[in-house]
Amino acid sequence: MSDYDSVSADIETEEEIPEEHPRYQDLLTRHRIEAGVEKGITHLQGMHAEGRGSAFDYLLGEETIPSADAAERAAAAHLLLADRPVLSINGNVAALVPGEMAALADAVDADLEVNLFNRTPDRIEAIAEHLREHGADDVKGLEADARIPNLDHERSKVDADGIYAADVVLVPLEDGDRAEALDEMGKTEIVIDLNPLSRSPQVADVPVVDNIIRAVPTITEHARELADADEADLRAIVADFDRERALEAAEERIRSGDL
Ligand code: PTJ
Repeated sequence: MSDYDSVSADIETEEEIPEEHPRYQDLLTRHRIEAGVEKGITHLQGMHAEGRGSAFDYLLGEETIPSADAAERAAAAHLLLADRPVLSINGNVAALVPGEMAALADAVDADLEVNLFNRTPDRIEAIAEHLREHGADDVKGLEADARIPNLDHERSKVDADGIYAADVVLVPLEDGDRAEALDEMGKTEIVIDLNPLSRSPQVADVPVVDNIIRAVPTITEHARELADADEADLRAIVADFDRERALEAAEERIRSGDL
């Protein structure tokens, strides 16, 4: 057993995780999900979701592959072109990248909206508060005064002036039928999911197959770099992006990656 194998599950802060550990990113995300569960923002099932993601990330080599970077650039262009962009937040997203989501919302002038599969008033409030502590100005999802048609679970509850009215929605970390229902509403969807075979990336206009802890800062970086770009240039980036090719490239890397 190497020294690295002995990183304890009892660590209290993420600073205790050695950055040079070969599985640093995995230990960090695991720790953030655990802390999220303890804080009442992440559902216990979030740890299972994280485990699924972590297996795919291992096979991807825990890096942003070129097709994911192209997707992240297309995502930034879509968000900058949007009239009403909304970034959807669940318990895993809130635990993993709260400040990074607030920074992206700021860079592209988007709203943040809490939308949960395991919805309770306490979790909604706790997540909204957690996002505010990490720099978010305004958090939607508390009104829940509209419904996504053709969806019969808690994820259908949205704000009328948030996801319901949005033209572009960022949907991270959920393998589900909400992406299909939002697609049927005619929205442009950007999905972040490490599993290219999940239902959500399969229906997304822009499937980003990357770990959310790398994907969100990279989208923000692209958005800042493109902030002064002409509309024609942004539209060209969107038109050049090939969703099928991005999904195939990710699956190819996962199936044949050199570990
Ligand atoms: O907070 P709630 O109540 O809304 O519940 C959220 C969870 C995540 C529990 C719920 O949405 C769920 O069960 O999700 P799934 O069906 O497990 O889907 C999560 C997807 O995200 C899977 O396809 C994972 O591969 C992927 N995933 C997990 N962690 C990451 C990830 N993708 C990118 N980055 C990650 N860190």
